[in-house]
Amino acid sequence: MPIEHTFSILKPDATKRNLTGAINAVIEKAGLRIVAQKRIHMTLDQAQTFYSVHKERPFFGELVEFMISAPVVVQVLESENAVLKYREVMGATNPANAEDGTIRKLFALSVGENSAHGSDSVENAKLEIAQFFSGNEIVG
Ligand code: 3AN
Repeated sequence: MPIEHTFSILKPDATKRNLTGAINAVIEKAGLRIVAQKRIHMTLDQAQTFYSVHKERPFFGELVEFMISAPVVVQVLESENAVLKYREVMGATNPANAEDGTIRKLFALSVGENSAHGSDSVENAKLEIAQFFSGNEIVG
């Protein structure tokens, strides 16, 4: 199986509740390696660019406001099949539908404040990683 990189964000609801270490423990236990990580406070422009695929959705404004409401932790995760694996580790978008043991089941507050983002394809992972990291910040 191919070694992949995926892009992760630990969202404001997680940083505000001091949960970044607890979420990283779930990530590492699942066999994903955190090969880059930094804590940032997203600008409005960064958040709007990052979520531009959702700009026509009714929740876009709320989503962007939430993402800039407190710091986030942006990460690059590495493993075989990292994109799919991390989607499984995060669980369903709505925590009410997430499987036991997933990040969103364990920690998310709601469909909006759902603790983690993970890329939905290898192609999007590359674009998302490039928005926040330069190559020499990723150390496997
Ligand atoms: P996922 O993050 O599981 O890939 P998407 O891509 O459908 O889910 O949605 C992106 C983000 O938009 C979600 N993580 C969530 O924070 C937010 N979101 C999605 N659906 C809603 C909704 N109905 N109300 C508020 N926020 C939403």
